[in-house]
Amino acid sequence: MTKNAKIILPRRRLLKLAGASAGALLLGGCDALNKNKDVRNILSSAETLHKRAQRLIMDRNALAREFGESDMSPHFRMNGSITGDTAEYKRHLAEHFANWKLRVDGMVARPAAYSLAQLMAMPSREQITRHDCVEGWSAIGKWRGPQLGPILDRSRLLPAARYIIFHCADRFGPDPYYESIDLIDAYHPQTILAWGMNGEILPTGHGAPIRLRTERQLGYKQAKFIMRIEATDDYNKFGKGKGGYWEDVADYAWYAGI
Ligand SMILES: Nc1nc2c(c(=O)[nH]1)N[C@H]1C(S)=C(S)[C@@H](COP(=O)(O)O)O[C@H]1N2
Ligand SMILES: [Mo]
Repeated sequence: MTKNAKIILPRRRLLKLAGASAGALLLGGCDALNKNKDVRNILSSAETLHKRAQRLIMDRNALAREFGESDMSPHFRMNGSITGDTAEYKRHLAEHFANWKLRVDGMVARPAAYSLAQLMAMPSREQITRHDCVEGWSAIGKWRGPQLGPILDRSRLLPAARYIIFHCADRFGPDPYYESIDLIDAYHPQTILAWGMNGEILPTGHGAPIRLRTERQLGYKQAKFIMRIEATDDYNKFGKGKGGYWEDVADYAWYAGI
């Protein structure tokens, strides 16, 4: 085959395709289009792509393994900050969070604020899962709290919202801890705002009054001491722009899937 032929061939096919489309338009039906080999090829490759995207999304929605009571670790280590350290947090801790409220705002139609009592009165999910920290330890614990999805629904996410930011009450030097997840994880059935752990009220060191459990990801995504949840179109507006405290300072992956 000459160099020219190679170039001409796709052009012929394109011309054929253009002719078929014009013909189909004249006939006023899709049948002629469907019978055209080039059109069929394009359609079937789009379908393959769609199937692959579908599979990716199905993987993201798969449940993390849940364990039984007997699998629970006798000791669940506390890691990172073991308390919030803002003046506001210290006051709430002293008041046992009686006057604390979780703010839900940002790209939502209806900003809201929930007391701990309100969060505890919502339908909750209990799950025994394994927490994996990048530092090389794991622990199996039982978590309880409302699913995040319905809480976001109550506030009606704006169509432009893509990510959920979790603002925490602890700082490393001047930098507040924060984390972010996308809407697939935000609406994952095992994504909860845990106020309970191992059958008790969430201990301070594990993130009181509430901490995120997003069970398909590593430990550093499980934000503790959450004060505020903010919907946004882009997480690069926060911190140093990489979506979380450890992502910013240590280049940890934003998506820490396990
Ligand atoms: N606010 C806040 N959340 C945080 C951290 C932290 O230092 N501050 N550490 C993260 C890391 S690296 C891990 S492994 C877990 C530890 O949770 P634990 O203390 O319940 O074991 O919390 C994550 N969430
Ligand atoms: Mo961790």
